[in-house]
Amino acid sequence: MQRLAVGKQSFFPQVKRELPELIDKAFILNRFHRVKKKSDDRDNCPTTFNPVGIVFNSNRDRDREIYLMNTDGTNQVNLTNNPTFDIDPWFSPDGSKIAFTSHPDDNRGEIYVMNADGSNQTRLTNHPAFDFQPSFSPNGSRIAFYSERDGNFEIYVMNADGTSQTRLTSNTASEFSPSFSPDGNKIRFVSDRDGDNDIYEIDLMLNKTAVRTIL
Ligand SMILES: [Ca+2]
Ligand SMILES: [Ca+2]
Ligand SMILES: [Ca+2]
Repeated sequence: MQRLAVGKQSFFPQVKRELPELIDKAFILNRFHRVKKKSDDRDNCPTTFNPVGIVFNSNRDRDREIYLMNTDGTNQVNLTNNPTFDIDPWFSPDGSKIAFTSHPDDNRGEIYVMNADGSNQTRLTNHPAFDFQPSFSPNGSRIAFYSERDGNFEIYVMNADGTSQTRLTSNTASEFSPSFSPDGNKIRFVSDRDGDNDIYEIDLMLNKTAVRTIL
């Protein structure tokens, strides 16, 4: 395992996944968009910023739903509007689709994808274990996520249609929060394999070797 030097990195796993306490109470929304909101609502995870808009989840309608709003904070629309827990929205690079995590029937987390207007919600995973936090590759052809299906949290990747679900890590520690590099050749994620959370990366071009990075 090679340790990388500290330095400017071109990509990181999503800030929302590293600093959840900071994004609670719509931190990012208020910081960048000054959206007025009721203080008892919990708007979280404004993830991928896309010309189409910003997606986030909120419990303002009682259970968690995926919302889309314009980049100026206007026109906030509930895209999921169902009684289950919907979180982790992530735009496809072209803005046409949104991947997210929902909790149907078994309440164990499944990866879904829908059109950016909320139509055609399609389940991509179907396993009683937890599946979380989808993120598209830069060309939109693949989705990384993490799952507990093999006994503990590991990083997986699949085609954007849900086929070829492949485990990338094999470690008794928890691996989570994957995201692709801009060139699509690496996936960075968080692992507590050293006893605390650090950022690691998998080079998809070099035998999927995990490399530790330091922020
Ligand atoms: Ca819901
Ligand atoms: Ca599942
Ligand atoms: Ca693991």
